[in-house]
Amino acid sequence: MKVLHTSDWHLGHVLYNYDRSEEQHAFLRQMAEIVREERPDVMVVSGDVYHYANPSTAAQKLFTEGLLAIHEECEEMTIVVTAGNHDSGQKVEVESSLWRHFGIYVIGGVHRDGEGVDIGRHIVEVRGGDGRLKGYVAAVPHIYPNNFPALDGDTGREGRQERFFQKMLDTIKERNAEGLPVVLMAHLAVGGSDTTGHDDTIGGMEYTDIKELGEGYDYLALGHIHRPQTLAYRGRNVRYSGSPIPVSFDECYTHSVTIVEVRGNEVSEIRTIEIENPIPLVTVPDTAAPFSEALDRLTSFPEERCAYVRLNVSADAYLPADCNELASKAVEGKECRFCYIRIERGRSSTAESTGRITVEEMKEISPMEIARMYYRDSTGEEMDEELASLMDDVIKRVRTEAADCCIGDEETKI
Ligand SMILES: [Mn+2]
Repeated sequence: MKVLHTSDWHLGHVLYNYDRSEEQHAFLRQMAEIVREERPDVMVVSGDVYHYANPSTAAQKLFTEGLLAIHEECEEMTIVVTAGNHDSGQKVEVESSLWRHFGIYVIGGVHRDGEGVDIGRHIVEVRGGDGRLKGYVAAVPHIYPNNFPALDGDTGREGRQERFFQKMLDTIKERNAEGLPVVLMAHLAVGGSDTTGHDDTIGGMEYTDIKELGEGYDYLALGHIHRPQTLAYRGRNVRYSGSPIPVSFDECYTHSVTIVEVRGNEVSEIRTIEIENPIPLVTVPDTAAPFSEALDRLTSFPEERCAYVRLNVSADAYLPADCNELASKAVEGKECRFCYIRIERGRSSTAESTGRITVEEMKEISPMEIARMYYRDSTGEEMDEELASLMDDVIKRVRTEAADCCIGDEETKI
């Protein structure tokens, strides 16, 4: 079974007030080409289809038309899309019954039927053009560990996630007498993964132990962490395909989608196909420099070069009050788009020297990190894990509400 694994499309993402639909279009066009050439049996999109829980109509149109165009390149290919933490599960599912007519399964959340949790909804059979069964996909959207539904005999909340995954994989095992390939999809951060370039790396991410995702799959197609990576776990094949388009300037690595070949219960091949972004995210200069030097570099940035630019400034001295205007002026008449000034917080950063942080610095720090910093300042101690997890919960809630009411405003961090 040939699998095209991707995740974290973040359609509709607005970067510092710049609309990114050109890049998102370009990505979807590349996906259609990849599908035409590779002709996979199944394409799995492991969450974060949209960037905002309340996507704009333009973003929804992009998704509908893009997905349909991908489908048309290989009509017998099964497509499975799950919701990520950025998506509203209910919203992405709105047209799922329509999608089913095209062999496309969109799974936003857990449903109940008369007998309880409808596990069968999460199990997708992958069939070839001749109708022959080729394998299974077990599709789990993003669900907070404590929000997994109670299964028969469940009393406490503890361990519900693990029981849900295992129940689903056991159900497949009962059906899968031929030992066909099983792909498991999930949208979460597993322990031991490399979160470089991902916001909220400090305390803001909840990690799940891979063993909680159960036994009985041949390939684990993960979403959530944007850096592509294959994880070593007891001989299992576990992978994040990563985001195909960089969502932040810190995602400075090659972006791609993954092709996986599963034969029986063995993964015989994992390779990546690079996605080219017509408008790259560029940091000027590469290493932080004093403001005036960085500004000179920006002034000499090639006129015709299409890019988003952030200015990389070392914070050894105060920045001029009109630094943003100066930077905007420096790119006037150029093709590139100035986004913001990154301030490298060295030993002499304002936070260290005055106990305060500037607005620019604050933009660089996750809310969790700020909370930890203030806790440390006011108590002289580190925030304990219980408080950190409560704080994390609050931050997530605020984000969900913010995403619901102000679409396309400031960049929402992950
Ligand atoms: Mn994501």
